[in-house]
Amino acid sequence: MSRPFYVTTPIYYVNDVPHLGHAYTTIVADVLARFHHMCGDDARFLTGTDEHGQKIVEAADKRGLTPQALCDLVAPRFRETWIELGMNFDDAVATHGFRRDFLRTTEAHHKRVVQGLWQRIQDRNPDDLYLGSYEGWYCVGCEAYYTDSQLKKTPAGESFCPVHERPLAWVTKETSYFFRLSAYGDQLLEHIERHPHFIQPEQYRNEVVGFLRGGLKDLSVSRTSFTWGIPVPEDLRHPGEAAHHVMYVWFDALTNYLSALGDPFTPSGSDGAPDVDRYWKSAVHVIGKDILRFHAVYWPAFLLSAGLPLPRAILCHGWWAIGGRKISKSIPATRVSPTALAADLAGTSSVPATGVDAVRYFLLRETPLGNDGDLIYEGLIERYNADLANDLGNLINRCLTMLVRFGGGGIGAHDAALAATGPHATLARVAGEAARDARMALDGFAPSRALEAVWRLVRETNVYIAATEPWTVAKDPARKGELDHVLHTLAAALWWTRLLIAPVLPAAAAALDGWLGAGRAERDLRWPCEDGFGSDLPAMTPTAATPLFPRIDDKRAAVLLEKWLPPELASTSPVEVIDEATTPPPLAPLAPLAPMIQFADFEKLDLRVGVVIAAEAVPKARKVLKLTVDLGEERHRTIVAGIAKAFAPDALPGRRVLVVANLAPREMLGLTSEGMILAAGDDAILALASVDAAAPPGTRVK
Ligand code: ME8
Repeated sequence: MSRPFYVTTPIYYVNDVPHLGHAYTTIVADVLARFHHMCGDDARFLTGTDEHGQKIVEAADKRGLTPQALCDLVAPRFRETWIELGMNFDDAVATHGFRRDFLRTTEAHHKRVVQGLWQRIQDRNPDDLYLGSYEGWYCVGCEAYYTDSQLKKTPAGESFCPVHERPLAWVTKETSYFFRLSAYGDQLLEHIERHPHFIQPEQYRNEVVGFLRGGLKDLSVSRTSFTWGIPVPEDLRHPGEAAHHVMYVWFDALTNYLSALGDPFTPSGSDGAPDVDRYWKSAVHVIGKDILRFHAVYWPAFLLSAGLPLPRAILCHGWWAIGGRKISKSIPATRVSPTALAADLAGTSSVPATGVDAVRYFLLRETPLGNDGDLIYEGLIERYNADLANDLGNLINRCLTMLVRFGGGGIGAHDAALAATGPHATLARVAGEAARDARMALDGFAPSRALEAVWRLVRETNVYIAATEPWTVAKDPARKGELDHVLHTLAAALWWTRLLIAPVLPAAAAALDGWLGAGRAERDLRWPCEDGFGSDLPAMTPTAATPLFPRIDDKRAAVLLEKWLPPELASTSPVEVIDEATTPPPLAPLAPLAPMIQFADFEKLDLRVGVVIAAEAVPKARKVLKLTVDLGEERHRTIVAGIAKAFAPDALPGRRVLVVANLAPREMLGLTSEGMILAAGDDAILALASVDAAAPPGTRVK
């Protein structure tokens, strides 16, 4: 019986449509599932959408929709995006050979399992779920509570979310159920100690260990101030109380990994939940580093409390940024659409789906899993041209052309004596190493290393062609045996390339299968055995290839770059990070003092506290931002401020600023600026002036 391999992605919030960051995680998980299926494992893939909680309520409100209507609108966008990126759901078993599920947390089955988990914890460890009250900082973006040691402070003393770089909301005292997280620190440390691969890569393991050693606080796991969530089951200790509570969205969301397999809490008949029994312990949760704590601390603690086994591994990756800014739903200019990028890369390819392959390849090849990546479009084009158009595309084209021209539609024949000599032996050795190294790398969750290994075979095959010169051998009838062996070796190299690229480049692999005439469906593919090079070929009848990865020439590159680079990201100037704002400014000569003024001059200034409501980039003006500032009675004052080089627009809403409120309006860049905000800095802006307490907007500053 094959080994189970259950891989999951986070379930994504439906507050907005998917971007390249979501695509990255989903592609990593998909590649692992395809690879394990090829290794003969019983793979299973899960993704889905996270649909409850305050974040969704707020996003729905903004659009004038009910939360359910928003979920129904956006969840299919995620599903369709994954389908466009090559992942089938309904007919996954028939096409890919393994099951792929898409789960929505508003499904009745999921809700039942979440309530079952809560009930199980309450039954097994009644003290683990207790009633208390919560007040403190909350980030709706993360749907997470923040303690003083976890949050960031602006220079003005405001509490900021370190992930979203926005002001945190203060939750006023609210009755809440708490989960006794504090009781699980030692058990979790022990588990991590005994299972060194539980959290990967190692840097994230160390981060979690440090967090656990710092001691855990109990976690508020229910809310009473809104209703868009899964109701807390009846609590006999406090009759009637549970009816006011919905569960904390992370308790609900994390349980998706179990509920997708079945219902372990209310077994139907005598079968129990067979898929939970079969797959659960093999679970690998692929996540981004923003949600490590939820997966590596909260989730295992819930499972321990419920007496359930822990997943096999948590595979954490870094963040993709563009122009130095994290790709994020909340920063419009960074929300790169993976499907639009794929369509642009497909260009004139004879197999349009190879645009998707190019995106998959770039994301996995460019940055080792675990590290942060920066999407530099010039680098994307360079890598596309070098690795895909040149190395792979040319190889496929050249080999097939030679197989057709010199092999007459056949693939020659293996010559054992020749195979042990010179370039023939070298290629067989490199091929074996590529299959072995790529397998080990993918087994160890290192796709970039796996692709490096595969490309060693691709490049060595190009070297082999140059060394053996099939076109010269073909001219001499006396060398027919040698020609046959060379052609057979080329067919073998193409066949192995087809197999080894299949998890990452499924469209190119399928096209290559078609040209080779191998007729192998994806579901029937197996990872090659490292010493089988040349002896494991299926029957093949090669035909010529059509362009797979057409080269992006300078002209097309210019068009693509123009299209891809939004004006506000075209500048390479660094963007503000809160940390940097708190570091002391570089020592520079200070500007001389301006001439003395009288108090009456000063009195002419009407300075007010304002709160930034919105901030946006101004097209074609890289230095300024358009701010909408709340000045108390006047809620929407427009101010054009030259601070774009120092502050990203999304870092500003919610910030208190000082406004020169009686400055005559001025026309700037086609906009009317109705005042000025005070900022520190001579040439370069270093900080915004503010007040050190929450004075209401409109308060006079003297
Ligand atoms: O956190 N780079 O959902 P979410 C790389 N619903 N990956 C990125 C990324 C970036 N710039 N931006 C997003 C949630 N991601 C919860 C999860 S799971 C039980 C609940 C990826 O829509 C990455 O995987 O905010 C990150 O962890 C996830 O999207 C966050 O997606």
